[in-house]
Amino acid sequence: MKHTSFLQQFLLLQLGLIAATLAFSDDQFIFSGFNQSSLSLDGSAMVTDGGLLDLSNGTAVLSGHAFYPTPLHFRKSSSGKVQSFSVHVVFSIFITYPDLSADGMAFFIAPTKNFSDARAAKYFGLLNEKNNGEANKHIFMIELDTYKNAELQDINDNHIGININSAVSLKSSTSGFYEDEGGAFKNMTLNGNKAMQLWVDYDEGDKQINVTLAPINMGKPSRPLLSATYDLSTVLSDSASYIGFSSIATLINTREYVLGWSFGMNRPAPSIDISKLPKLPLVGPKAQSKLLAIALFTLVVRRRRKYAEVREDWEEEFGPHRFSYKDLFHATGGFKNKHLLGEGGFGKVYKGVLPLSNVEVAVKRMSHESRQGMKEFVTEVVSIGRLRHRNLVQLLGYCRRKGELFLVYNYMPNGSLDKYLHFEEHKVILNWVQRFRVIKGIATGLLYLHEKWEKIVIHRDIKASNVLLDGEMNGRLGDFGLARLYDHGTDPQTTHMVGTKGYLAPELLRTGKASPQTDVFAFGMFLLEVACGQKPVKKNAEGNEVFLVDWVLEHWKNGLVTKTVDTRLQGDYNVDEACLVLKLGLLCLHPLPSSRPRMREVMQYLDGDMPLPELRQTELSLNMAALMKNNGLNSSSVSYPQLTLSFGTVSGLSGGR
Ligand SMILES: Nc1ncnc2c1ncn2[C@@H]1O[C@H](COP(=O)(O)OP(=O)(O)O)[C@@H](O)[C@H]1O
Ligand SMILES: *[C@@H]1O[C@H](CO)[C@@H](O)[C@H](O)[C@H]1NC(C)=O
Ligand SMILES: *[C@@H]1O[C@H](CO)[C@@H](O)[C@H](O)[C@H]1NC(C)=O
Ligand SMILES: *[C@@H]1O[C@H](CO)[C@@H](O)[C@H](O)[C@H]1NC(C)=O
Ligand SMILES: *[C@@H]1O[C@H](CO)[C@@H](O)[C@H](O)[C@H]1NC(C)=O
Ligand SMILES: *[C@@H]1O[C@H](CO)[C@@H](O)[C@H](O)[C@H]1NC(C)=O
Ligand SMILES: *[C@@H]1O[C@H](CO)[C@@H](O)[C@H](O)[C@H]1NC(C)=O
Ligand SMILES: CC(=O)N[C@H]1CO[C@H](CO)[C@@H](O)[C@@H]1O
Ligand SMILES: [Mg+2]
Repeated sequence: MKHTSFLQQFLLLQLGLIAATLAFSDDQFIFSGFNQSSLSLDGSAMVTDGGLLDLSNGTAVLSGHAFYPTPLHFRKSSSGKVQSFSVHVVFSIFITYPDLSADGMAFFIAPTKNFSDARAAKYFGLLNEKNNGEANKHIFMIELDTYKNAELQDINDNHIGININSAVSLKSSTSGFYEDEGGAFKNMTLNGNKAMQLWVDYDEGDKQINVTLAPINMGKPSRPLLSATYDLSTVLSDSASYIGFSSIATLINTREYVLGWSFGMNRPAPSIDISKLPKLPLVGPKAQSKLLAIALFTLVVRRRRKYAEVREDWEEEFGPHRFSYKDLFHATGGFKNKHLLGEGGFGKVYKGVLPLSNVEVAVKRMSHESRQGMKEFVTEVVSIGRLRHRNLVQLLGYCRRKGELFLVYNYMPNGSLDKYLHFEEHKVILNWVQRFRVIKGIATGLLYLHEKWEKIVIHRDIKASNVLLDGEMNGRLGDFGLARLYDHGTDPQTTHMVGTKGYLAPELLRTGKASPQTDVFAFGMFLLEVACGQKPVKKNAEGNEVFLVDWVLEHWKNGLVTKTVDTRLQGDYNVDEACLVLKLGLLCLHPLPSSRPRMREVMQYLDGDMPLPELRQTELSLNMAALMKNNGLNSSSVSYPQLTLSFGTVSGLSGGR
């Protein structure tokens, strides 16, 4: 009997708890933990067993949304003004490898629950590069941003922003709060696995938006972190709006939790009782050693199996960037030929669809015999995974097996540019407008690699087959830094080339040292290739090698440069743009590296912001001669036999004229 009453008491207690946890009415609600909540969830969002709203999941590049299930009437009538409201949120962000890109999360008000057209990365899973900034989105958002995205004018990698219809903030500030006493500003680190509080208040009368942040153990500071005057009646849709949270989950171990959430319309948000909130999961040394034990266990069990992989101690820190061989195996239907996208100097590329996330990927399978240089390479690969740009193919991660390395990239539905330029059976010909757009895109991507990131990244293998086309036919550079694997010189006898024949600058052949200027040289060759629709080196009827650059130079000298433009365009192109591209190509192919433009200048020429300098043929030829003399450059000094062809390209520039 005693037993029963205990049980009854326990049940009563539980019921009471639930009642305290959830309280709803039309114009206010409070969640202290999300057990039994009826939030609408999509993508990576879920409620954990412990009652936390987990927005990120951390397994794939997916965004997740959580909405209050019913839309709220921010206007009393459809023509009325947006009323005052107030929001209180307790959240926590934990990104194990902040360096490896993670953009944080957002609180938002929007007219829809359907964000299927949004981009997971960068636009907080709410917008995409096309509709970003469009007034008809009717989105009000507070971003909690842990990544500095220069394109979005982010101030740093730890800030809060007020955003209207855009991923670019109207106003933003470093995360922190102003002390009530003395008013000093105290920094707070968003990515710290610490629960913290956020308040968003809007006043109908003075149209003021206040955003306030504070650590968990504090009351609301009286001075807001951010304050903006903006009439939300001009932003929110006339009908009811949904409110909720969104996040960007990356492959990297990211956690974005909401512990509690309350809302009030025309009244303060009910205050959240911190003591009732669910607990954050354990992280740090203890959890990591547990994870390590699990990892070791799985490693031992798996080793002998079909899906055996190679893992070494130094890789531990890249854990989240690693794919399991099993997943890649299943994604590509067992690396069947049916899934083969193409084959290049580095190996075969397969199309795949990742299990769980359904993300389409391209998996590059490369063989590597030596372990030497692998550590540097993987480190570099992971660091390159941080690079994000609309003109780069995003690298998602890697996997290693005995003698094999796998690199996982975003899949580009329209394939590589070479197919459109050189394959007869490929019926689709790119028109001039598309070509010029791709050229500008690739120039932008390369400029980003050279100058816009914290380190100079040298691509080393620019060519048409490394220019991929996304669903909107934007040009994106792929395979950046890959040649580095062989550059780190595992095996001098290697038959792999550093770079590709026809695109190699003379000084690269001489010294073997890649630089931004050797990339510019290859970019010059790419320009000619796109404008002429021809490969850099071809065999003529007699079986002799013919160099595109010689041919273009010849026509240019005779004032007939437009004769070299791809005949398949049937004369349908912009003559000024075509001449600009061809001349700029020759300028980039200048034998002296110091005479080639930098990508910054290339961009200005392409944008028409700067006139192209006059190209003097004597200068080209004379300098080439000087270069040959000064450096004792001759074909026997070229270390790779395959490269002599490319050397031929260059000597052809000055030869016999
Ligand atoms: N991310 C990708 N999406 C779609 N296709 C790709 C992707 N990466 C590579 N490919 C295809 O696979 C082919 C082989 O690529 P790769 O091994 O890099 O050799 P190469 O660049 O020398 O052609 C490419 O020509 C391209 O058509
Ligand atoms: C991520 O989501 C998938 C599918 O919803 C689920 O199976 C998996 O357990 C989740 N992972 C974590 C770490 O929560
Ligand atoms: C979401 O919107 C897209 C168009 O952006 C549409 O194709 C799709 O059917 C919508 N999904 C739902 C569930 O309404
Ligand atoms: C607060 O952040 C700013 C900007 O990131 C930094 O310059 C300053 O040193 C930080 N202060 C503290 C106390 O961490
Ligand atoms: C915003 O903050 C200012 C300054 O503390 C305060 O005067 C104002 O009432 C606040 N407005 C709202 C809507 O909270
Ligand atoms: C949520 O439910 C789980 C069991 O399903 C329980 O362990 C946890 O304590 C609950 N959390 C809260 C905040 O009630
Ligand atoms: C060519 O290069 C080799 C090796 O560097 C050198 O021994 C030889 O003298 C060079 N020949 C000429 C003609 O410069
Ligand atoms: C020219 C071409 O192939 N365009 C395609 C690019 O990819 C999109 C989306 O997959 C297709 O709709 C286009 O037809
Ligand atoms: Mg490639």
